[in-house]
Amino acid sequence: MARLVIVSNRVSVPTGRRVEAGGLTVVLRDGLRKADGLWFGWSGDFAEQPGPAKVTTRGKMSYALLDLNQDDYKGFYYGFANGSLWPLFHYRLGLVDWKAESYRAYRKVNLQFASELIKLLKPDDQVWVHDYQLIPLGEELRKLGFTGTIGFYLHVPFPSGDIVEVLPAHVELGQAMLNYDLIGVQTDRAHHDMLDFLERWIGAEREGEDLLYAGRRVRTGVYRAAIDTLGFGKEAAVAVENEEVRSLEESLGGRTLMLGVERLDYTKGLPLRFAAYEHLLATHEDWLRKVIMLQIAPVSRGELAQYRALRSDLERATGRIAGRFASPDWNPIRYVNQPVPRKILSGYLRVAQVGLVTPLRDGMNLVAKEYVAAQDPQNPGVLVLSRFAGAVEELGEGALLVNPLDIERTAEAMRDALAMPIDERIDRWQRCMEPLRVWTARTWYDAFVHKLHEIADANSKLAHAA
Ligand code: GDG
Repeated sequence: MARLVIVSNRVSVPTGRRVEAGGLTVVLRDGLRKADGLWFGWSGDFAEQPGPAKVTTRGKMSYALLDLNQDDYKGFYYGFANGSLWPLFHYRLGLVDWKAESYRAYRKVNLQFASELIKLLKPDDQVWVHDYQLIPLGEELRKLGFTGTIGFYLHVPFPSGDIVEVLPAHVELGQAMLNYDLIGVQTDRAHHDMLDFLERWIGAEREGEDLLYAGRRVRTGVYRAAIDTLGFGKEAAVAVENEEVRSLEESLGGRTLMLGVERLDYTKGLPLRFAAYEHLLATHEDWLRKVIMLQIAPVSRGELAQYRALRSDLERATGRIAGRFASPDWNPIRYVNQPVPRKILSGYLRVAQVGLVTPLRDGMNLVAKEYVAAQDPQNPGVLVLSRFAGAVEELGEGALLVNPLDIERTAEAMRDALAMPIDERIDRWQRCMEPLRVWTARTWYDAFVHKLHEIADANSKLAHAA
């Protein structure tokens, strides 16, 4: 069997016996173990003049970690990937910061990744590249002579061509994408917009879901990021017995908990969510003293000014809401910037009677799925979900959908969720669970890797026939 090589910006190498992060990382690692695979990416360390990747072997799989030059990294990661591509792909044109030198750093780091990776590749390896930080990696590998199968998966949304073309480098990036054999995205919508962009702006020819360009056939498809639904549910059921989860529950004093969990990121719609909650408290006095909103928001990308500004905005909003509504024995809002261990988080999600997932735009949003999976089937909570999260394509039937910009209606959805009778809660929860039982992190992985194998087989038959 061909070896699978995964490439991502960050690589989480398991340390000792510590059980850590779940989600896609675990699925990727399990898959790599079975495929005697290699995971390649940045080590997290800087070097003035980075050398070759350091390879460590854990059981049947290996990790190859590369140091980067700190200035290059700044331009690559903060400058271009998160200063230009992240806001652009999340439809935030006003936040796109274009600097040619950052784009050059992005290309340089991608070339460095490719130059070091190619030294470790065997001709029949199948390579799976992850996310917007590494769009040009496939093209760089091709330029260095790699002819094996390469897939690319985009975790974030792909906006319409009208938006992508704002980026001065959109043609180069579009052409770079067409060096992959397979491109996977999160949603039907992203798929439609990406095909349209590559056809109309870059000039690829469409053949069903395939694109033909410069003698290459690029397969494309929707591979929705997912979770270990049943595993997460079981973990949550156990976690409610955990001391920290009990402590949260006791601290509520019988009040209803609404919970939000996300990296502190402007795409997640937190200021508007806080405003909707404030509106709820201002317009529904009957809920005063009966509800508590807990927002867990670990700090992320704090080096970027927009993220620091968001943090101050939320600190102000938290203070304002508390100042406006709190009484000596009740604070309506709790705001936590520290990450919570995964096991405890699953218990928190189960205890919360309302899950708030209201991003302005999100590729998928795994928290929405985790919230559903964590619920007690006999007494499930209600998911309030933004119609701009990719997860809406699966959870739209059961969740209460909101446009996060519409503060008044979001507040009404919160109220409806808080007051929803048990029969409707069970019905909605079941509708949410249905797709999540079928399509899990495992099926996501298997579907993408299976397609890579299929393409590799087809390509090798073509090569033999030629
Ligand atoms: C990108 C795309 C797409 C969050 N806080 C804590 C914590 N988390 C975990 C959640 C969840 C994960 O982090 C976040 O995943 P999301 O999907 O919600 O969002 P992004 O980080 O923006 O991820 C997104 C995803 O890639 C996958 O393709 O869905 O659209 O933006 O698993 O539970 N985990 C722990 N403590 C925290 O405080 N342990």
